Amino acid sequence: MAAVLHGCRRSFLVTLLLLLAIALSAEAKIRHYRFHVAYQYKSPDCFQKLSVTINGQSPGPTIIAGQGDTVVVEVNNGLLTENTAIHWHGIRQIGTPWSDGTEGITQCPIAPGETFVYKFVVDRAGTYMYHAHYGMQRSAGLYGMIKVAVPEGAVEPFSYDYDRSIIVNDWWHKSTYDQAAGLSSIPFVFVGEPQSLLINGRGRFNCSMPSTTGGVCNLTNPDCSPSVFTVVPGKTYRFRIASVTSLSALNFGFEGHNMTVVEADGHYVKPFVVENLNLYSGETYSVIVKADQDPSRNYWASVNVVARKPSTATGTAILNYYPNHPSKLPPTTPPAGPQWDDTIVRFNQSTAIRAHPDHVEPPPPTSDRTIILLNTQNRIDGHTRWALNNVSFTLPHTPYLIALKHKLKHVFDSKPPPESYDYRSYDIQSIPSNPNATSSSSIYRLDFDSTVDVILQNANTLNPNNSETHPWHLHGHDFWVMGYGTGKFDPSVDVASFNLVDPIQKNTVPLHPYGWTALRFRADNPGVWAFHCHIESHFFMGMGMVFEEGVEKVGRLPRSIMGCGESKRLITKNL
Ligand SMILES: *[C@@H]1O[C@H](CO)[C@@H](O)[C@H](O)[C@H]1NC(C)=O
Ligand SMILES: *[C@@H]1O[C@H](CO)[C@@H](O)[C@H](O)[C@H]1NC(C)=O
Ligand SMILES: *[C@@H]1O[C@H](CO)[C@@H](O)[C@H](O)[C@H]1NC(C)=O
Ligand SMILES: *[C@@H]1O[C@H](CO)[C@@H](O)[C@H](O)[C@H]1NC(C)=O
Ligand SMILES: *[C@@H]1O[C@H](CO)[C@@H](O)[C@H](O)[C@H]1NC(C)=O
Ligand SMILES: *[C@@H]1O[C@H](CO)[C@@H](O)[C@H](O)[C@H]1NC(C)=O
Ligand SMILES: *[C@@H]1O[C@H](CO)[C@@H](O)[C@H](O)[C@H]1NC(C)=O
Ligand SMILES: [Cu+2]
Repeated sequence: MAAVLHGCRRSFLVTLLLLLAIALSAEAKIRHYRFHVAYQYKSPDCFQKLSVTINGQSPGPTIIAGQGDTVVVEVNNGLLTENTAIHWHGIRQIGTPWSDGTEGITQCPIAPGETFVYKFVVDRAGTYMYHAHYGMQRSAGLYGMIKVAVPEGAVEPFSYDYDRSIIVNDWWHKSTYDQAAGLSSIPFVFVGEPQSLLINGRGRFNCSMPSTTGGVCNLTNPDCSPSVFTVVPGKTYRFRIASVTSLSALNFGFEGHNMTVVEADGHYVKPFVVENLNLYSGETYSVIVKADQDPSRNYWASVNVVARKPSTATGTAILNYYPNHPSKLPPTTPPAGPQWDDTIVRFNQSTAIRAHPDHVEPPPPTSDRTIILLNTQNRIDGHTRWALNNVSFTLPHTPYLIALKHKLKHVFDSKPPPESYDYRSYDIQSIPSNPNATSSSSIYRLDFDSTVDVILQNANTLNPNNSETHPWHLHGHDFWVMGYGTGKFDPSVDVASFNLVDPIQKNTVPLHPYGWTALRFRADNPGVWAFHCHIESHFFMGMGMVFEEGVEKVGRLPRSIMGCGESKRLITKNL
C-alpha cells in the first residue's frame, strides 16, 4: 500500500516536473555567439600594446541571456601561434563540466586556427563574467561580461530604471610572455604593479612618464578616451560591476554618490549602503545608485588599488548628468579611495555581505569533511612559488576530466594532497624558517553529495611584515561564506562562530592578510573543478588545486575537448 501511494506521488511529481520543464522550455532560448579571438594593436590607456581581442574588441561582447537559456559560443582561435581556452566565470556548468573552459582541467587547449564550441545553460539570473583560462592570457585583454536576466514576471528585491555594466581591470605594458618568463626565472622577476587601471577597457597612462618598454603613447588616441556613464537626474540605476584584475584588489566609487549593494556573484544581498566598494578579482556586484546630486556638473567614477602599496594612478570614468556634455571633466580631483593598508575596513565590508532575508538558502548545519589550507609563499629548486599545505600546484598534460572519466593512469600524481597542516605550531606571523615546498598535480577527490568545509589560512610571505590578499575562486559551485577571522583559525573555537543563519553564497571570496576565511559547499556537481587564487600570477605560481566529485556520473565527453597528452590515444581509438 505504502509502495503504491509512494508510486502515485512519484508519478504526480514526475508529471509536475514535466509540465514545469515544458513551461520553462517554452521560454528558454538559445543564445548564439561567435567569438573570433585575435591579437590587435590597441591603446586602452593611450599606450599602444598588442592585446587579445574578441571580434576586434577588448573587453569582448557582453553575453546577454535569460535564466534557463542555453548559451552557445563558437570560439575561433585566431592567435596564430598561441593556444587559448575561455572560462565562464560563475556559471556552474551543471551537466556540462566539459564546457568550463579550464585548460588542463576540463579540456585540451584550443589550438591556433581551431574552432571550439562551448554550450551551457545559464541556470541562475545574475551578473557573471568570462575570461581566458590559458597561461596568463586573461591579462592581455581576453575578458567580458555575462548578464543573465530574471525570468519574465519574476520580481527582484530592489528596483531601478536602467541597468548599466562596468568591468574593471588592471593593465601592463609588458607582454604576458615577458611576465610569465620573469615569474619562472631565477632570479625571480615579479610582474610589478600595473601601469594603469581600466574601466570598461579604458584608462589613461601618463605618456610623459618613463616607460619600461618604449613605444607609442598618444593621449589623443580615441581608444583611451574615458568611459562615460550618462544618467538622467532623478533616475535610479543598477550598476553591475565585475572585477577581472590580474593582480590588484580595487576600491570603486562614484564621487558624491552612495551605493546600495544588492547582488554579489549572482545572489541577492541584504542591502547595505557604502561610499565605496572593495572588489576582489573574480567578484561581481550590483549596486543601486540614485542620480540625485547637483545636475549642473559631471562626477568621477574611480578605482584605486587597495591591499597592495599602490603605484598606479587612479582609474577614472565620467558619471555624466544629462544634458551636460559627456566629455566635460568634473571640476574636482578624482577620489583617491580609502587608505590602501586599512585591512580592518575591508574585512568589515566582507563580513557585511549577507544573503537577502527573502532569499536565504541555509547551508547544511554540519560538514562531512574539513580541508584546512595554509597559504604560503615558498621556494622550489630556487624558484619562487605559492603553495597550499606545502604543495604547489602544477597542471598535467592530460586534462583531469578526461583522465578520470577514461581511467587513464599515470597522467597526474595520484597521491592525495594533505588535508591539513600543523596549525598548532605554525607561526603565521613569521617568514617560514624552511620555505622549501614540493610541487604536485595531485587532486582532492570528494564523496559525491557530501558537504565540504574549506578553511583558507593566510600567513606571512617571504618578505618581513607582509601577508597578501588572495581572492579564491571555486569553479562549478557557489559556496556559503561561513565566516572570516583574523589570526589563526582554531577549529575548537571558530567553527562555533560560523554563520548558519544568512551566509551569502559566492564563487569568489577574499582571504585577508594574516586572517582566515571559511567556506562550505556541497559536492553535488559531477565533474572536475578548479579552486584557485584568482590573481593570475599566483595561480601561475602554483596557488590552486582541483576537486573531483561524481566523475562516474558525468555523461559522454565530447571529443572536441581531447587531443592533448594521453587523450590523443582516445581520438585515434575512435572512442
Ligand atoms: C606626468 O609625468 C610627468 C613626469 O613624471 C610629471 O611631470 C607630470 O606631472 C605627470 N602628469 C600628470 C597629469 O600626472
Ligand atoms: C595621436 O592620435 C591622433 C588621433 O588618432 C592623431 O591625429 C595624431 O596624429 C597622433 N599623434 C601622434 C604624435 O602620433
Ligand atoms: C553617504 O553615506 C554616508 C554615511 O552613511 C553619509 O554620511 C553621507 O551623507 C551619504 N552621502 C550621500 C551623498 O548621500
Ligand atoms: C569593524 O567592525 C567591528 C565589529 O563590528 C567594529 O568594532 C569596528 O569598529 C569596525 N572597524 C572599522 C574600522 O570599521
Ligand atoms: C631548500 O632547497 C634548496 C635546493 O633547492 C637547498 O639548497 C636548501 O638547502 C634547502 N633549504 C633548507 C632549509 O633545507
Ligand atoms: C614545508 O616543507 C619543509 C621542508 O620539508 C618543512 O621544513 C616545512 O616545515 C614545511 N612547512 C609546512 C607548513 O608544512
Ligand atoms: C607592517 O606593514 C604595515 C603595512 O602593511 C605597516 O602599517 C606597519 O607599520 C608595518 N609594521 C612594521 C613593524 O614594520
Ligand atoms: Cu593569491
